[in-house]
Amino acid sequence: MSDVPPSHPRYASLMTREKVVEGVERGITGRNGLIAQGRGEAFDYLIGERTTAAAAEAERAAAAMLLLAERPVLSVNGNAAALVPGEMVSLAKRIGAPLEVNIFYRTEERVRRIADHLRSFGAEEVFGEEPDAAIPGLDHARAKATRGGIFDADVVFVPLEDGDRCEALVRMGKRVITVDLNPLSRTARTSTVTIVDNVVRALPNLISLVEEMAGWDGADLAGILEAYDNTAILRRSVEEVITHLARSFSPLDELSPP
Ligand code: PTJ
Repeated sequence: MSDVPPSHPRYASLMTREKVVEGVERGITGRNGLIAQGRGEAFDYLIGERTTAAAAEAERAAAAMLLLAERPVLSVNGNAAALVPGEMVSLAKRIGAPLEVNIFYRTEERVRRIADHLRSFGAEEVFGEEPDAAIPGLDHARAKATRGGIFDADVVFVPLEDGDRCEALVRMGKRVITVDLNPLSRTARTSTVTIVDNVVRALPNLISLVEEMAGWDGADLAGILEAYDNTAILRRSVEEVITHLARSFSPLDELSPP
């Protein structure tokens, strides 16, 4: 890790970036993960680097969906493994779900490293190293999935997913929860629940919500899902960007020369 002082105004963002760089150096994150992180940072800047009200509502729906699921699975790629490994393991334990390493730029070596990384954080059940099924409609490497894991899941939590695979999972009849800072991406528009938030904020929020809602009546959880409208959430997420930009405009105006 580089020696950025905690007093630096962009400390949190720079530390997140460092974790992705470290993930690449350790062979956990793909090089393309750096580009994805840069894109995410840009969108995060536009929403004001905070959990918006729309994201908080999506996180609540995601917690309800995970708690109601019969066979939930948490999918982990190279970026999630670098940024939130402990939180993914903690969430999996709280809802009694397995994890599955499911990467876009697949190499068997990276799958193994991510699985070992998750086990070092206490993960008990990690699928993905021995795939035995294929997601229909995807090419060979990207279709790989595991029976008892993603292939048989009713709800898949899959942060930072590729649009094609997200569509393929939905076509299989699964409910898909994603975390994606770009509210316009195909993944964001295809998922059942889209959390437009940084994964480093979304995971701690989800863990708290699952803890809070664990004892709730099933009917109350189902009520949250019935009232949830993902298209409206995406629309509100875009509006939050516009509002944030409009608010940020005046100081820039003052800086411009007379
Ligand atoms: O480890 P692999 O091989 O599975 O590869 C993972 C990446 C993320 C590289 C791969 O799936 C990919 O290329 O993804 P995309 O198509 O670049 O999409 C990533 C999406 O995640 C973009 O819409 C980004 O805005 C968003 N994103 C990036 N960083 C974050 C994020 N969303 C939430 N939190 C972040 N930290």
